[in-house]
Amino acid sequence: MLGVVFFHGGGATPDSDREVAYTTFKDYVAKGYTEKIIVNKGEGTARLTVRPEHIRDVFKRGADQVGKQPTVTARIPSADKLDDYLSASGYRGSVSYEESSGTLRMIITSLLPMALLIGFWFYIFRGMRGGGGSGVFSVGKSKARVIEKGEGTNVTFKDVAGQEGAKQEVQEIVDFLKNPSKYTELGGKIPKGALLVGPPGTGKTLLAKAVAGEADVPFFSMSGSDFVEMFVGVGASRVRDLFTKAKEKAPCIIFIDEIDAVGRARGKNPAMGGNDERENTLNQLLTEMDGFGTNSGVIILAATNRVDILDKALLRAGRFDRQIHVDLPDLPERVAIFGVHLRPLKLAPGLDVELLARQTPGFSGADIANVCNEAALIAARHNRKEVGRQDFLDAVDRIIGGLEKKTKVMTAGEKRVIALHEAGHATVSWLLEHANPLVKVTIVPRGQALGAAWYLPEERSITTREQMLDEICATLGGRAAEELFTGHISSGALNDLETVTKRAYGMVAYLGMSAELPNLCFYNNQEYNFTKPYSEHTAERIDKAVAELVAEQYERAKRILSENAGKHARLAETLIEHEVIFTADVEQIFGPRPWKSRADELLESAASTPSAATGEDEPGSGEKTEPEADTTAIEIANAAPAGPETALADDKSATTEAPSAATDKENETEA
Ligand code: NHX
Ligand code: ZN
Repeated sequence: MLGVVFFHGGGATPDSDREVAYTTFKDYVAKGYTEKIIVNKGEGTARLTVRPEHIRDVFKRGADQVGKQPTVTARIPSADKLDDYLSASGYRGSVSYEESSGTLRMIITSLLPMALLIGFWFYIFRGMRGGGGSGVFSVGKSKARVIEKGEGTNVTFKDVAGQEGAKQEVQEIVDFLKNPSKYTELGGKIPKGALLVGPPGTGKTLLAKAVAGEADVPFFSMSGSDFVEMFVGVGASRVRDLFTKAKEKAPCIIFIDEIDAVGRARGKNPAMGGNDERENTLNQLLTEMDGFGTNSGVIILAATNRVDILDKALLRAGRFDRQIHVDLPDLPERVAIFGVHLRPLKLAPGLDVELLARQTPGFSGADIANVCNEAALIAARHNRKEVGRQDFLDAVDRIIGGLEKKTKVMTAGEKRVIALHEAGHATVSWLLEHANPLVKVTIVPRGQALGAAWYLPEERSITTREQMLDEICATLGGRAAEELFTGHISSGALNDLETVTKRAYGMVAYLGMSAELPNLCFYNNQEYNFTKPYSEHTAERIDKAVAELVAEQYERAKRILSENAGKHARLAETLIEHEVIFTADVEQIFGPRPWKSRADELLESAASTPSAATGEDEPGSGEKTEPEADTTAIEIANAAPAGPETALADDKSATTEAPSAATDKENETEA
């Protein structure tokens, strides 16, 4: 019942199993003598089954003497090396994995935990009886949620906003499911699996469902983490069960969310000596994928946000051999996504959807859904009958920064430090050519932060050293201002310093941007990198270069601030007075920034090539849509004077609610 099974060598008799050198083994693979390989990682061996028509080539005897399925075994350097060889050689047969043959020690060591488990099992069983429902006997069954064909929940491509590129690629899979013969008649093999790769919240599940909906086939969905249970063997048996069920319903889609939970590279965790249970599950998955025929009508879609940590065996030909990238939406796609999520809301007339999309660079579809819902809640809290522009802008701020804590009481002294710190960021970033454009500065506490300078992150494709240095300098502007103008430094710079240190380390150790270690990249994408890919000596040089880089930028920030101390002070005062200030306020004090932002430049080139600015919804036309994305930057950076986004023009801009308690308290203290 507990799926602990030790496979043994398959009952091969000496006559029908021959040991050969690894080179010979590879030679047999290359000559196409086999379509089945079984790897035993514990023993470090691999066994191939010789095809009947090649038995004489290998054994010099006929099947009557060595059996119908004789095998050849070789000691392999490593499973990874073999995998690499198999991929390189274009081998398309099956590869499965088996456990080491059970030595006495292994059986004894596995019996003890088993006895414990059985005890635990009954304990849970007793606890679950009252709960009705599935009970403990379903542990080994797949927990797959099944959406049957034509079951009403049908999602189609219409429900997937944006993602034109991914939709097009996935359309092919729909076609495989609908008209398999179109492909098989020409001798083509229908792919078994595809990976949907992209950050969380980008709608990978929705896309997979839409494939099932469009093809009108059942949809089996399960999360990788469902496979990873504490019970030994449960994961593997769930995989088996899932595939058995799916094969009965073919044609169908199996969707495995978070496949990285099972699919992480095997045996790369030196601390654990590998996670055997997870590896068993993964091996079972690989075996199942190889086990069903190429044109069986079952297509497996799996979602992940990290392909680089997946076991390479998963990506081999005949498994998840195609990748469909699902990216964060760009501006026009965000407009479309807002369109979907605004549908159920009661909106104030004339709401500018594009403005909302502009305010949400880097947001995923799920984030946008969240914004829309949050905006509705905010509007309801104010007893409004419709959801308006300001509700959405407040919702965006809240999702980025957390809840405003207007009741947090601050002394005049604390408030001054916070204002000086934030004004420091604003001043330095305003005066640096490559720093991100400032949107607003606030000293209203929100979430973990007591104050914040908000920027519009430029959706850059590449970042230069100068841009990174300017960002670091602006981030150090807060602490630099504290030191210069209060004479003390505070714990408030924690997050700033964290960001700065990470970035500086990245510049030195990954991007080869220091004079100390130029053009060297020590990036290590392995999940468990307990050993750094460099010597102690290099480690010291990295530390030194990082510290120097940060020190240099800190001095630079202090220089900028002391050269502009008067303006900085005025900015801090405005901030204390209004609590929130916008780009236009900063501009009144410092004058306009003399540099063209990337936004400006894109806008100009868009103006000279009108076609580029229309941003037609062409799939995968990232560049084309960007000029539009950046008109935004400008409008926000220049904070449209007509709008309410100027503290000097209109106090209540961002805070439409009644004056905050903090403000009142503060006024009292000052009075
Ligand atoms: C705190 N947070 O947790 C307060 C609430 C400089 C005006 N003590 O850089 O908010 O001070 O530009 C333990 C110890 C966070 C936990 C110290 C968690 C410090 C944000 C930093 C504004 N804006 N910093 C900023 C800020 C803070 C922090 C901590 C902690 C501040 C600064 C946090
Ligand atoms: Zn700061």
